[in-house]
Amino acid sequence: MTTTSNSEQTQLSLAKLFPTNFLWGAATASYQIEGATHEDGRGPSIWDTFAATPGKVYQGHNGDVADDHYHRVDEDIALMTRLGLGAYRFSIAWPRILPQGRGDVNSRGLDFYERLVDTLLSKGIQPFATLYHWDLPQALEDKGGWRNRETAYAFAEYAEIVARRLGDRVAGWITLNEPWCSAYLGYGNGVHAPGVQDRQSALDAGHHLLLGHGLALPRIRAHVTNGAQVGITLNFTPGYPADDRPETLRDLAHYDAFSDRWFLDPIVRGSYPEDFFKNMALQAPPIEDGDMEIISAPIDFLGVNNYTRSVIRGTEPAPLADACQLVAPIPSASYTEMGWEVYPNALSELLIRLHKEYALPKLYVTENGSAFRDQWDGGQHVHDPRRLSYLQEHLQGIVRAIEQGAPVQGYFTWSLLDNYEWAEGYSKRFGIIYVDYDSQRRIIKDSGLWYADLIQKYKEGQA
Ligand code: JJW
Repeated sequence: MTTTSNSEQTQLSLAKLFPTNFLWGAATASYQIEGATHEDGRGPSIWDTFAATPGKVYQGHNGDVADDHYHRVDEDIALMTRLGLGAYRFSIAWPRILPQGRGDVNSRGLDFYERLVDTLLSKGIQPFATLYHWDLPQALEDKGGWRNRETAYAFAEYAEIVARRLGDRVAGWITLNEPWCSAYLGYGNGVHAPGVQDRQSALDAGHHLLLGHGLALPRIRAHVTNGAQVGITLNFTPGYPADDRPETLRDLAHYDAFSDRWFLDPIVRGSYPEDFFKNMALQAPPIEDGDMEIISAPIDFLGVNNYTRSVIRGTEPAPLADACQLVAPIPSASYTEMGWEVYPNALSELLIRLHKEYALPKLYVTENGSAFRDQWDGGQHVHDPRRLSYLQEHLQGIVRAIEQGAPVQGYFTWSLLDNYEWAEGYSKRFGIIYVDYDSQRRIIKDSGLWYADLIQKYKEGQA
């Protein structure tokens, strides 16, 4: 007689709730995992510069070694195979392809990603490639970076160069990852590279990021010969009201435009949210004739990144849209190591909203995950019950959204591996695989084993 535990039963019923052809994935990004920053002709990026600037990153950590993935690609793909992943989302480092940002192409950079893609395909794993995940060539930043309209054209050139090499093989193309972060954290509050603190620059940079996305779309599609889908990934931190006072609802609407609609509305609706610039007390960015049409060209899918929510309490007088009062901590709520509340319903309701209010044809959850203080005792296991619960609850949230009609086609957990969490350095572990940075040993965490089991049960149900 076989016995089935309660949690296994739950897992089996969960697996059955996902639709046919649902894509099970994990995500990473170049600067966060690769290391080898000085190898094979890679040029410097803004993150090399930023990390080398005292006081910018936790304990001065940088990506010089990271997970040494550049030299351990085969081992890392073997781990993906052990997990049973159907898709892997990675990013391509622009400074490996064009060390000066524009001009001379470094073929060794393209060779690296070509080998990655071919190995994934040989193992039956669909490659999802992000073209820009924050590692801008420093040479372009020296000319103003995303504040300079020219960077949008440089991005489109770069995108075409990559698509010319890989357009017959990559399954999903993502132009930009979280342009909100690139614009606001990079140029507004300076928490991320290049560390500029100028809110107007953030708005201008945001417009050039959007333009770069729009210019790149047709130039990628021109080289896609395998029916691949092309989209963009945005980050969302849905706002919830702390009470029902009118000023709360007003501030919540301003927060929503800043946090969740700044990039979404131009792409899907061809316009910035109403009064957004006014509610930021800024000038409009330099929008030229035809820009909004380029930016709002149809996408095949929207990539959705979500980790948490914000709770907003209205104040008088009305605050700037990026200075609304956030309520935290919420008594009885639970928080991750990032200080982010665990609130799975935010993902569920977000996906439903994107379906109902924005009529998007296809959604992928391209990032979702949690950082906790994992402990490894040198043995074969890493127990991470809170990450396991987070994963399970968010997958249940996705099921609720699908039941409401949201066209969610896949899920990429952030992250495959513990890695360099930007300004937090290596102090925040998001992986479903633990990385011991001294030895570069990888140990699949309990959450990773659970995910592998779920994928296995899903596949058995499909067979
Ligand atoms: C906001 C800092 C407040 C990454 C933020 C800092 C203070 C306005 C995870 N996503 O490593 C958001 N991540 O590379 C992409 N998502 O504010 C991938 N969002 O400013 C993951 C960090 C983040 C943030 C980090």
